[in-house]
Amino acid sequence: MQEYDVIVVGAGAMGMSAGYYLAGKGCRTLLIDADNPPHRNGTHHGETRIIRHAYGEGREYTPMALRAQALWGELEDETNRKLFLQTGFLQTGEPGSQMLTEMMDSAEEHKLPVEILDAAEMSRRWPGVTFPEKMIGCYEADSGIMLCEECIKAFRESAILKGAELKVMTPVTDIRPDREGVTVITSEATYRAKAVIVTAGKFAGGLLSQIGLTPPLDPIRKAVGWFGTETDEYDSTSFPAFLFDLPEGVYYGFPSIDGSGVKVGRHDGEHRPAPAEKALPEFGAYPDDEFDLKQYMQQYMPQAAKVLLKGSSCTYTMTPDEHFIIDRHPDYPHVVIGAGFSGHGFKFASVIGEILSQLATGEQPRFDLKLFSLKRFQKLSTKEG
Ligand code: PYC
Repeated sequence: MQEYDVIVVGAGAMGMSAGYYLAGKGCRTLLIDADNPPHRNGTHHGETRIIRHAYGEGREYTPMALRAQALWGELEDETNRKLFLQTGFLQTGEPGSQMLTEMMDSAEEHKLPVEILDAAEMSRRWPGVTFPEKMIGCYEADSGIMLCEECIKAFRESAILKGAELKVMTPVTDIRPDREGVTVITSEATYRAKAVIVTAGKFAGGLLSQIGLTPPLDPIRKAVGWFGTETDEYDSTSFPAFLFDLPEGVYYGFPSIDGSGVKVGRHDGEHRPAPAEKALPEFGAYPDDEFDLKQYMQQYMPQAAKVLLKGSSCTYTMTPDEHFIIDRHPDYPHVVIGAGFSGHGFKFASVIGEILSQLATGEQPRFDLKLFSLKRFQKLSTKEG
């Protein structure tokens, strides 16, 4: 039986990153994925993801966001790939918006350079947007966009160069931890390692239940669309990544990059189950995929609302509080879990890979991971695996 220091089950954004950091430490590392990353069947496709530092979902994320940004920069330098576009990031909403207030508080607490703007100033800077008079915004110029497929390619290429092995199109059927290590079984082979990292995205719930863990993980389908623009006001040379926390919903998006169109998605709203075992219905399978996004565009970005260039569907794996799970198995500390990234995890993939690699090799991560513990789910049941 082949033996490794660490096996990573699921080589999407978090797993591929963990494999990269493990291989960099000289660990014998095996990455196993049911698909061939980057691919379109998980949560790392769609060209772009936002990266931001002042954090509306909780100021606890800010130190991790800053470390993530630094690590992305190192990966860019190492692989000579363009991974980050510094377009700036604008979050906007009505005064009292919880996400906006938290973003501003997080900036203050961590002394981040942000600008608080009223509707008149936002309209002056970004004339392509119709800002209702009462809206305010928080703008962070250092932030921007990660090119998500490029990030996965960079991790993959570099992890392999550093000695990691990667098995693609290889679903894991069983994970069996014991006191000494762990056995990982696929349809083709059985592997043994001192530790395992489970970063299986929408498959995490099924795999974790085999090892006695049932955290509340809810994979849901989301839709994004790219809209053609009538002016260059939405171009990434002058237009930021954005998040609108509105009474009617939370919408986020990206400027048009080299004529790609404005990409927009709805972060909250309809929770359509995305069972791991079924293919995700394509964009357009539900009429509101387009309708909802178009309504938002007509109201706020009217010169980019007419033509839907393309659409895509993807999966968010939600936790009830929308915070991640980054923890060790309570009975088997050499079983490490990264799951439930709830639609806002990608930007952190670099730092989360670093953290997971540290947990798997017995090092102490520098971040407080309490927010991400398995224990917070009262009904978590464990049994001997
Ligand atoms: O991660 O910044 C983000 C995000 C918010 C909504 C969708 N993605």
